[in-house]
Amino acid sequence: MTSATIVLHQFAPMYGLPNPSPFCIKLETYLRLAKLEYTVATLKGPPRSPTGKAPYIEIDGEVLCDSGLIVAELERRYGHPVDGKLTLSERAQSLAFQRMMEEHLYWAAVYARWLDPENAQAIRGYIRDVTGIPAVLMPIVGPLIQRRIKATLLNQGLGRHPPQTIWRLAMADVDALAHWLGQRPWAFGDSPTTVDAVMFAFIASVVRTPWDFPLKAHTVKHRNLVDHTQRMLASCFPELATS
Ligand SMILES: N[C@@H](CCC(=O)N[C@@H](CS)C(=O)NCC(=O)O)C(=O)O
Repeated sequence: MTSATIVLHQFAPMYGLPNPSPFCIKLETYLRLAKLEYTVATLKGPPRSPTGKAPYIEIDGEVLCDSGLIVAELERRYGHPVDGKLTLSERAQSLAFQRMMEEHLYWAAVYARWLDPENAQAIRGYIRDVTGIPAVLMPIVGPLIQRRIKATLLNQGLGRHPPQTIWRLAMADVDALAHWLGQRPWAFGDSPTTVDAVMFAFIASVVRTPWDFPLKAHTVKHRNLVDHTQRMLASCFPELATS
């Protein structure tokens, strides 16, 4: 229970997922795991946070950005209801896998959602749905958005590789997650922690994207990861756990 009101600013739900943004899924999942009360303010346009990114929260009149920094601040205020049981070594593993997903796998997911020329038509529909750009403006604004994202991927580095290399690099991340999780229901013990929230966010974002691409085909073969996603949906987002 929180004494302060948390307002979570994030995009509208999409594709039977809590959010099109894995970082928003991560934070909302954390809030539910921690049983912290919050209300959602749905973004109508680009995030107007100090970092220009979502999610962000308002708490006690303060605006906080970045899912990881927000979780750290919530832990400082409300203790460690989610990760408190972890040993220092487990915390280290948790952080390393979170970084792998958020700083590496994420960019392949961005490529799949926004740029992959093999799925140009589906991606145009996605951009329209997620941004709310009127259909008449799409031929102009859509390519501008894609140009900006392409430049970001080039600067990050992954975008300098051909598609098959992007997929291969991301598949290695997914394989590492699958082998690490093995047959355990959750990453650590019998209840989910923050790294499970992040794994759910990224694996669900890949496997529930409603068009096909090599990374998705590879990920769905890892039954344990797909089951993990279902388990988290059922326990944290029962309203979405239909299939
Ligand atoms: N490190 C940040 C990353 C957040 C992030 O990249 N959010 C994306 C959506 S997945 C965003 O808001 N992008 C808007 C933009 O770049 O204009 C976090 O953990 O919150």
